[in-house]
Amino acid sequence: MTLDDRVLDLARSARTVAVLSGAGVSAESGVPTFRTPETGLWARYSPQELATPEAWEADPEVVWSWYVQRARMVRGVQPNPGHVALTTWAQRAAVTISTQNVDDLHERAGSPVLAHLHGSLFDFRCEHCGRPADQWQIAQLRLDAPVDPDPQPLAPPECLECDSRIRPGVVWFGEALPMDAFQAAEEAMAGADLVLVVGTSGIVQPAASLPLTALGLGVPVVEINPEPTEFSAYADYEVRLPSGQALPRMVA
Ligand code: BJW
Repeated sequence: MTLDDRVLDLARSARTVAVLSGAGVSAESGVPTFRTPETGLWARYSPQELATPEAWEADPEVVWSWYVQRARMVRGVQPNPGHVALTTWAQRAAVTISTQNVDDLHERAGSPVLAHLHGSLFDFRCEHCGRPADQWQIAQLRLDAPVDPDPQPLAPPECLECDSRIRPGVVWFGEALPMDAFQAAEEAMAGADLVLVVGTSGIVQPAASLPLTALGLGVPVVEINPEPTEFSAYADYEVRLPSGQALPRMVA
């Protein structure tokens, strides 16, 4: 199915819309997804060597450098029509966005994000006491600079409170998701009259299970993704289009 009348009717009549977004919603901005064959980050880099607490312990300078470059890359791109459509949608319905994405493209399109389930590339904090990095420490990272295609390992700065390392503010494999964000997302799904699952492979738990709450309550769930996913079998409706095409049509 591409985008049929039943989905358009749901989109027009919904008063409360809960969105679960994943990397695909930012793909049309030029942010790589994780699992797309050949171009996904995990096709080119090892998640075990970069996105786990063990990797951070083993080689913090390599991990830190990789995340600084990722933050620079995101700074250099713009929200796409899918992000913008969700902002427009909020003019006629209560829209909540729970995202697995660590970018800030929903916010830069003008949408507040209810839950950053996997943290943020821009929330650097102390690994020990949790104190956020100071602004001058962030300024030294030169996040507005172009991406370095061959970055050197880079020592993370030290916390001004306790001298421990500043770490990326993302959720690595094996780490717990922020409880308040997860609960807020769960409540938003349960209280919605339409749930959109946009641009996620539905592989990574526990975020992937969030729409099941809505399904159990009889809330209609629409998947927007050009490819079938782990979640497709559960979705009430599947829209096989890129989100940058589907969402503007749903809000028109
Ligand atoms: C388009 C498009 C377009 C393309 N338009 N669409 C139960 C069973 C099995 C395993 C587990 C389980 N519970 C937990 C686990 C382990 C693990 C897990 O799920 N592993 C799986 C790989 C099997 N989960 C965890 O470790 C989580 N922690 C946890 O459970 O802790 C328990 C605990 C409790 C208490 C104490 C301690 C621990 C943490 C998961 C953290 C995930 N982190 C990452 C990296 C973040 C940092 C970084 O960016 O570097 O988050 S991994 C990566 O995957 C990232 C993403 O947010 C996440 C999801 O990816 P997403 O968004 O779905 O992207 P893709 O690439 O997979 O899919 C993109 C989709 O877009 C595709 O479908 C395309 O078709 C589509 N697309 N273009 C629309 N234009």
